[in-house]
Amino acid sequence: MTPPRIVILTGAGISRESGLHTFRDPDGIWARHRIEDVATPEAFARNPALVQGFYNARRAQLRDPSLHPNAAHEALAELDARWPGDLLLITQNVDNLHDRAGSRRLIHMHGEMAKARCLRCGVVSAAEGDLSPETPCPACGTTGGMRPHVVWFGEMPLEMERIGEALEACDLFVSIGTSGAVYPAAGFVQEVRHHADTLELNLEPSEGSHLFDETRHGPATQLVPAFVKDLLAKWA
Ligand code: BV8
Repeated sequence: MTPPRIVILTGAGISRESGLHTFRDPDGIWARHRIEDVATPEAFARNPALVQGFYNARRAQLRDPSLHPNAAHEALAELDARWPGDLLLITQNVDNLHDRAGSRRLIHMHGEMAKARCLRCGVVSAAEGDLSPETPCPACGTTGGMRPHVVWFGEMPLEMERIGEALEACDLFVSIGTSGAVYPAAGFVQEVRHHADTLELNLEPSEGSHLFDETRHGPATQLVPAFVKDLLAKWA
């Protein structure tokens, strides 16, 4: 028997217990900022300083020594290292906690806050500190064109072809810590539910819970390690 081909989708809920805010919980990011002001290309064109400030503040959290991957990130990294079959982790998150936990077979479909993209030459480079109009592009040297390497609303998510192939081929789709509010990620379960088993691990029912074969509710740091342990006990 070949091991099931697995696709996992994560959202902000998996990083919540590391101390990063989600978007739509009552204390979430969209309770303090309007999407139209900070997370669209129009917002960046209208007021780049406001948008850069929004991402500089969130990027600064990534440098906080108290911020660590949690048991859910670590369990997925262990699965990545030990799973003998196909596996792809697709995250909507722009934090670097899956990377720091050690996940390798990983796609950041909404980009990464710790990277910047030059509007002049298109090169993506590491961005640990604040971005400003004075930040020079390390590739072409020009200033004034560095933006967060993040997919805003109205922009095409990254690696959608590779994602589509993985969804089409998968036998098991697991959605973790996402409200199912943002497309096209929220539509993935629709794409797979007729050919794959589908499982949702979330603190509470998401907008798409009814589309899953099985949903388990609770904190990711409890649900994800248990899920990975069962899977590895069966197959690895
Ligand atoms: C696009 C980066 C097209 C920025 C983000 C239909 C089809 C296609 C598009 C659309 C469509 N309908 C509408 C659209 C447009 C739009 C959209 O979906 N709008 C919504 C609001 C209706 N989509 C887009 O614009 C996308 N682009 O479609 O392009 C296109 C086509 C051709 C050519 C060009 C373009 C782009 C969307 C990406 C936007 N960027 N992020 C940033 O991060 O700053 S989206 C943002 O929302 C984040 O990426 C976030 O990850 C994502 C989803 O949010 P969640 O991760 O789910 O977080 P949320 O707070 O919502 O939920 C957290 C969950 O965790 C909750 O359920 C909670 O219960 C749970 N939880 C909390 N604590 C825990 C927990 N679970 C477990 N344990 C815990 N401890």
